[in-house]
Amino acid sequence: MLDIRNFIDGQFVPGSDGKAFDKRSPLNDKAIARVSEASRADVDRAVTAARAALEGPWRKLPVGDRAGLLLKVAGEMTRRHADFVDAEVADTGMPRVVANPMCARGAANFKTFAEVVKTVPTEFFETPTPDGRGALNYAIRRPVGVVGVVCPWNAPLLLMTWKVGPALACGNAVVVKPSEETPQTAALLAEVMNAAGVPKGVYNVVNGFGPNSTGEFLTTHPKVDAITFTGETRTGEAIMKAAAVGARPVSLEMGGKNAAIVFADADLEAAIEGTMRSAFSNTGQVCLGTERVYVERPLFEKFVATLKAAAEKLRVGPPSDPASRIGPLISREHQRKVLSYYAKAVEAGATVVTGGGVPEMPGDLAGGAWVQPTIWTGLPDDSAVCTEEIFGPCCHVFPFDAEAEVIERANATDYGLSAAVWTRDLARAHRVAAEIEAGIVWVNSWFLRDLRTAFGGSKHSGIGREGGVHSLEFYTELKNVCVKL
Ligand code: NAD
Ligand code: 6OD
Repeated sequence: MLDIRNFIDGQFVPGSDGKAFDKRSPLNDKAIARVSEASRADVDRAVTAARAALEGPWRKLPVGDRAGLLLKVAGEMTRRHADFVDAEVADTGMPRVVANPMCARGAANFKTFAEVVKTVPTEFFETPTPDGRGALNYAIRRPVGVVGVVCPWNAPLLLMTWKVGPALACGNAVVVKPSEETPQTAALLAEVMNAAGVPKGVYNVVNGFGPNSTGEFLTTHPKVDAITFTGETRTGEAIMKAAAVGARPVSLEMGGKNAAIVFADADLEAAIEGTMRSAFSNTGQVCLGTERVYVERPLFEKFVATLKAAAEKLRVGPPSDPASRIGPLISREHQRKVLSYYAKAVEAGATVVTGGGVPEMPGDLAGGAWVQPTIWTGLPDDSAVCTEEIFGPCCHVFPFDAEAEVIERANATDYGLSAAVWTRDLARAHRVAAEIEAGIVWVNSWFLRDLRTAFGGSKHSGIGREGGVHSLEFYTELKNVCVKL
């Protein structure tokens, strides 16, 4: 059994009060690792180490050297890519075809922000003064300080490095709280940090749970200067309350109930391929995933039949089978949640186009968190299945008749993370994209990423934007210097 420890001030350490918990495999619910739980005192040590690093050599490192170190981190991550994939697969049960690009994004997150930080523009003004001598105003960026990074389990390495990369690029020190479900890649990244020569205390990891545990100890710690979080909206609300004490800035990337809108003139093959990925990849555990698909009526029957045929070809299986496309959900607890929506759909009178249950799995896989890829039709827009985030491999397909109608229906949600619009009519694509209440709209694609672009959610899906210079805005503070000439 793996022994996973906290990483504080450059060293792997057990929890100071001896507490530890089991990490279970989603494949069969058997314990695969014993994880040290960080106590309040451990979190305090991690924050203190981060602060000391900030006041030490890390602070003095010129930006080019800092960027160079991050490139070394990226290089070392690439060298150990197979280890990261193995760790991610073990924690999540995701197929290797999913884990491979996700882990490659880990290194890309460091590379991107090593570049972005060197090109960040600043302000400069020549200011007239009454005596005619004038003044120069310029702004410099300073790191915000110690950043608390609270992470989810669905894309652990990708989402953690999406925040750690820019935070370090900007000269901050971080204390990361991985999800209790996925501790392995944060520990591996600690090994990488040491191997790359990142000064001790710059990157710290504290393991544990949320409320009354490590997550709460970290987000309420008065010496944490800013908090960046990815996870459920309700958790984000709790973190925002914690951050209010001391008026600390937060960046929140939260849940979604994303829509795809497929017009009758869409390239059907592309729309099916994109909708398949967005509904089912990573077993539907993608914040940007599509759980509501609106299809223009003339295409509706054909779209549903084609989507059903494609979904029924998806191989559900363990990562040891290279043909697997759908792994288990993250845990038996999450399986219960997703299955409760499968039951609600039937109770509410849905037509189950495909799936709707638990697949039969051989041997000890029978104990895992498996569910079938599922498609429904026939429910009203306001049913729980169509309004609440399920976070499983499932979607509901609705017919629609008019552009204005579908925009209104797609927007009738508290969430606002992303949407996909499928049409060959570019004018319509621009019109609809402009009207959709979401932070990200893809046209004729899904999850096509350029890491320099603004990423984040509207409404209950988030606060703030990260990506490119937007990340730098969160992870730095602008200071204006006014020089009288
Ligand atoms: P979660 O909110 O349950 O947990 C996220 C993290 O917060 C975990 O590390 C957890 O231990 C910690 N936590 C929980 N309660 C806390 C508290 N009171 N104080 C401090 N920390 C606390 O989310 P999850 O189940 O791990 O992830 C799935 C959710 O994340 C989904 O809702 C999904 O949509 C969302 N998500 C959003 C994005 C995005 O970019 N918008 C990306 C990925 C996932
Ligand atoms: O691509 C990204 O930067 C990102 N934050 C993706 C989020 C995926 C959610 O599951």
